Amino acid sequence: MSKLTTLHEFIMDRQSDFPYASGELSRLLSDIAVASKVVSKDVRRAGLLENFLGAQGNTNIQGEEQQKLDVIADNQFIQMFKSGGEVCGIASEENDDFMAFESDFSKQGKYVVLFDPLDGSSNIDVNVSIGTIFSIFRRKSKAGESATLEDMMQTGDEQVAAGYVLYGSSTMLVYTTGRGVNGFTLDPYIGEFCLSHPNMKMPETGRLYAMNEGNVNICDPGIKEYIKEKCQTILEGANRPYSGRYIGSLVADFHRNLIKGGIYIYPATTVDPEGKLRLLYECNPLAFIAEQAGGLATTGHERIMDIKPTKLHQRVPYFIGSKTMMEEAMSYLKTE
Ligand code: P6P
Repeated sequence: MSKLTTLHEFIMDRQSDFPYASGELSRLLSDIAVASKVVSKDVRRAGLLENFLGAQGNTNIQGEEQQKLDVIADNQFIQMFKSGGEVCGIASEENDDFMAFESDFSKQGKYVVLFDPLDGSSNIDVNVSIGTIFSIFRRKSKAGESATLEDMMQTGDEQVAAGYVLYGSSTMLVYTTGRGVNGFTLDPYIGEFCLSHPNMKMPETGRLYAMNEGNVNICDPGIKEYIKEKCQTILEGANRPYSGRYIGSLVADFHRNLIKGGIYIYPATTVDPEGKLRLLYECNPLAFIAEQAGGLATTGHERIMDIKPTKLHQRVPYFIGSKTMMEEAMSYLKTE
C-alpha cells in the first residue's frame, strides 16, 4: 500500500509553487481543513444533540430559514479565520454584510474568504449530504487597514484558491490553487485529510443531469427541449436515456458530476429571475474547480468567472459541468 499523503504534507510540498507566498496561503488552507473537521464532527452527531438539529428560528438575508447547524458552522469558520491571522475579512451566506476583522493581528491578513458554511442545509434533518464552499482572494486594500467591500467584490478569475468540503458518506475536501484539482478524504481514525483523488479531471461528457425539474416550465423553454431531446431520449449508440440525479445539495451534485461527468442546471426562473445560486460563495469557487478540471461554468450565456460582482449576495443563473454537455445545453437556450 503506497504511503498516505496528508493534506498538510501535500500543501507544504506544493508551497514552492507560490514563490511570492511565504506560507500564509498554506496556513489558511490548513486552517480551513481544521474547521472542516470540527464541522464534520458536528454534522455527523447532529441527530444526537438537541441544539444542533432543526431551525434556528430566523431567516437569513437570502430569505431562507436558517438551520441551527448553519449558524454553528458559520461561527466555526469565522472563529478559525479570526484566530489564524491570514484573513482580514470574510463574507458568508449567513451574514447580511461582509465582516472586516478589527484586531491589529487580523488587519495584517493578506486574504479574504467568501464562503457558504453549510450548503444544502435543508437536507440536514433528513441526513442527506451537505457541504461547505469557499473562495479565497488576495486583499486589494492595504495591509494593516480594515478589509473593504472591494476586497470581497472581485471577479472569479482573481481567486487564488477555491474548494469545497463534502459531508457525505465520507468527508472530502477538494480544492484548487490554479494548478489542478486534488481531493482529500478525512480518515476519522487518524483525524487527517489524506490524498485520495489526485489531479481530478471532469469527464468531457456524461449521462447525468441535475436540475430541479419542477422549474422546467418556468425557465428558458430551450432547457425543457434540451432535457427532452438529449437527456430523456435514447440517443444513437446508447441503450438508455441519461439519468436524472438531483439531491438538492449543490456540493454533492457537483462532486458526483466532477467524478462521473454530468451537468448541473439552476436557471433563471419566473420565481428567481436572477437565478437562485449566489455568485461569490457558491458559483465562483465551483467554477474555478470545474475549469481547472476541464469543465465549464456559465450563466448559460456568460462565463461565471468573468462576471464583475455588483452585490455581495448576487444571484446568477448557473450551468456547470462536463464541457460537451455544457455546450449542448447552452446551444438550446432561446433567451439572452
Ligand atoms: P431547490 C441549497 O439551498 C441550494 O443552494 C443548492 O445546494 C441546491 O442545489 C439548490 O439550492 C436547491 O434549490 O430550489 O431545488 O430546492
